[in-house]
Amino acid sequence: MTRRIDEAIRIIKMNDRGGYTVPTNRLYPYQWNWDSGFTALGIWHFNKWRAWLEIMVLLEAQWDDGMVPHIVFRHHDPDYFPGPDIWQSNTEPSTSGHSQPPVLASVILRIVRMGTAYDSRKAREVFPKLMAYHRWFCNARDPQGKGVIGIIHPWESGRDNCPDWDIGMKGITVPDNLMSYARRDTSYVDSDQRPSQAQYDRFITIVQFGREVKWDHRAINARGPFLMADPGVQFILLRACRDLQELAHLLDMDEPIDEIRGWIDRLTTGCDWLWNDDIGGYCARDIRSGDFSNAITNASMLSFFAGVGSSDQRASMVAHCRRILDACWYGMPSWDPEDRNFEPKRYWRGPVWAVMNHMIVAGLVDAGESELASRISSDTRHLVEAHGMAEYFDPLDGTGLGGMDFSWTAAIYLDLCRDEVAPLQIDNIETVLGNFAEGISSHGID
Ligand code: 9WN
Repeated sequence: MTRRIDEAIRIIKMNDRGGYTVPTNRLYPYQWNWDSGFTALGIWHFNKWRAWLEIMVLLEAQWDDGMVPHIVFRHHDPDYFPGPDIWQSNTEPSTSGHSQPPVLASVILRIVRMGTAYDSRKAREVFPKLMAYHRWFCNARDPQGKGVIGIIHPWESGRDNCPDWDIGMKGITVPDNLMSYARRDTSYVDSDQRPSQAQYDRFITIVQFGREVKWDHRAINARGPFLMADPGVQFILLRACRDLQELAHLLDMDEPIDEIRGWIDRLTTGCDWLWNDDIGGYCARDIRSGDFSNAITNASMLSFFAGVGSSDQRASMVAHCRRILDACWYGMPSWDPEDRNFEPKRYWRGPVWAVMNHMIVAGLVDAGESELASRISSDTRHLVEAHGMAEYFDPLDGTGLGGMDFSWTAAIYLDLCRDEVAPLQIDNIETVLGNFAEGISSHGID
């Protein structure tokens, strides 16, 4: 199959808005948290300086309490709803009011391991911000210290309309005074590939509540319309804490180790609460009612990435992984294809996402499941080479869906092809500098 390395680089450059990269043109015109993390990894393979800029510009929007928001708005763009006027974060720059899966520490550890003294220096520079981010997650999203992280909006999981959230969403009453709004996403993508209108009304109900309490995390945790535990965020944060610990070792920074170890212990214990005996796997769970979601998702499969589970639990997850891969052409679908709620083309209710595959593969490799890892890794490569850099893919026929020319899909592809990318590309720093947006040019090249 033809390589698409030049195309992947071209797409990322096309989505560069001067210091940060949008996920794709028009549909997502701002900087998104975990998109930027993965995109930085892809950029790193052809322009190390620009990769670090992506990370630093994202961290520039970190809130005083340590939260790294899920969207950063550096301008107003009518193409996206809900924009800064709806979130009312009252921060500079304006942002959304919650976070997203914290992948940054894991991305940075990868970069430092592959890189040079320059990368270690940059990692040292951002390390305190990573600590503050993790501290915020472990406190604000687990105020009782049980080791179970609660997400306050399905958007915080990054897996917006996954059936996992149907449990928490069905308890939400859409208020009579819900702001009137017009969706923009369905202007660019078929509505059968996007969340339903009923889901959107609930998404906006949560945003409205958040801004009414001025994004006070305690109030949202106590009284917000939605509070669920997500295996995705739980496992990604646990892995990110382990990676942060490793990073501290590599950078000769001993002081934070005890604090990080405390987070790791607590989160590891918390993972047990997500084990669903009826399914024999890790599932999402409503924090207030204790109700479980009843199917395996691509987020469940991140248990290997977090390195959790007894040997029986791991064996059961491996069996699910094999069964699910056998049930579709391309893995790893975002919802169990043998479950009645599976929808192969609707966003997080079935399609395959390259970034999730990337983390699942890393976990399976760590767990010694190399055959399963290489099946998923070669499916990812095949999907991109056959169908382009789509936002997500149909696991049954491979069709590219959602937004096209997508930055993180291109980035993951570059990481998969890294041995072939390195010799090809050395970017002209002057060109990148020339693209700088005003106000973020303070990050010099050093
Ligand atoms: C809401 C940008 C983001 C991803 C999410 C994905 C989608 C946004 C939306 O796009 O979410 O955050 O409007 O649909 O679900 O994972 O970060 O690519």
